[in-house]
Amino acid sequence: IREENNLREAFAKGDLEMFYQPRVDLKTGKIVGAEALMRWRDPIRGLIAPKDFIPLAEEIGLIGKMTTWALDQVCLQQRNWQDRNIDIVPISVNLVAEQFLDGQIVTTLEKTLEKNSLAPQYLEVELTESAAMQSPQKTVELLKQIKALGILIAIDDFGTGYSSLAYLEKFPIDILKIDISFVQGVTVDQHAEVITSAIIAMAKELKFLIVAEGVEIDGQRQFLSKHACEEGQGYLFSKPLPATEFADLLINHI
Ligand code: G
Ligand code: G
Ligand code: MN
Ligand code: NA
Repeated sequence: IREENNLREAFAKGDLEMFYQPRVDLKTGKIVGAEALMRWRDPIRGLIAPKDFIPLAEEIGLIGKMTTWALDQVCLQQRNWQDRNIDIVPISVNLVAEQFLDGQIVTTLEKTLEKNSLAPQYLEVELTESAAMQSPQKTVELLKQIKALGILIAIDDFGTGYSSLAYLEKFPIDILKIDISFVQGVTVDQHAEVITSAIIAMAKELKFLIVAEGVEIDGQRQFLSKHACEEGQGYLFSKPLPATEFADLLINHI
């Protein structure tokens, strides 16, 4: 109960903050996108990671409001950078299953883009494979509406859920993010290599853009690049950064 109140208070006070982790083209090293990741900046405890408060937010039913806030925050930030003539890249926001069940998400996305006068191609949404499979038929319908707004859709943590491949083909998705657990097995575990290259090959056939998550060492980058994975995200390139530091990267590295 105490931590619940702390989180509600932090949200109300503005102690949540979005960090940005770049996504890069594995061949050129250019920044081609980013993922927005939430942090709780507590005055005493310091930075708190999502794994230590997102589950609680889900439990107490605050996650919907927090994600709506995150979407607004990201669009506002993009608008601010664009106004300063910074070359912006698409930024993805993690959605949760709950939003796909209450049906508000399409209106929320539309309103947020409009309010911040942001073109839809600068916003992407990520949905984990398991969230998408909680109510697959409904998810297909909502994803179609999101796509119609011009927003790109990514399936996150791919390979860890249990989506039937039949649904993968029905979901109108643009990007497949290979889960970190496979990526980190590359160069050490032959099974992980076989699975990773098979996921890439399948995603290619289905015309998805493929992003490898958790790229930490150059050997992983080389393997992924050799198997025609286009993009990567991970500590090899950058950890998630506060907005000002991410903007510096955009200004200096593109
Ligand atoms: O940022 P980290 O590096 O610790 O993120 C851990 C996990 O927390 C991510 O994989 C993601 O699923 C979740 N997460 C981070 N930020 C957000 C957010 O803004 N909304 C939601 N729903 N989940 C998030
Ligand atoms: O939404 P998702 O669960 O995919 O969020 C990505 C998570 O992976 C975040 O918690 C982020 O901090 C973490 N992450 C990003 N890059 C790396 C990396 O290179 N190594 C590890 N171990 N974690 C990473
Ligand atoms: Mn994600
Ligand atoms: Na992921």
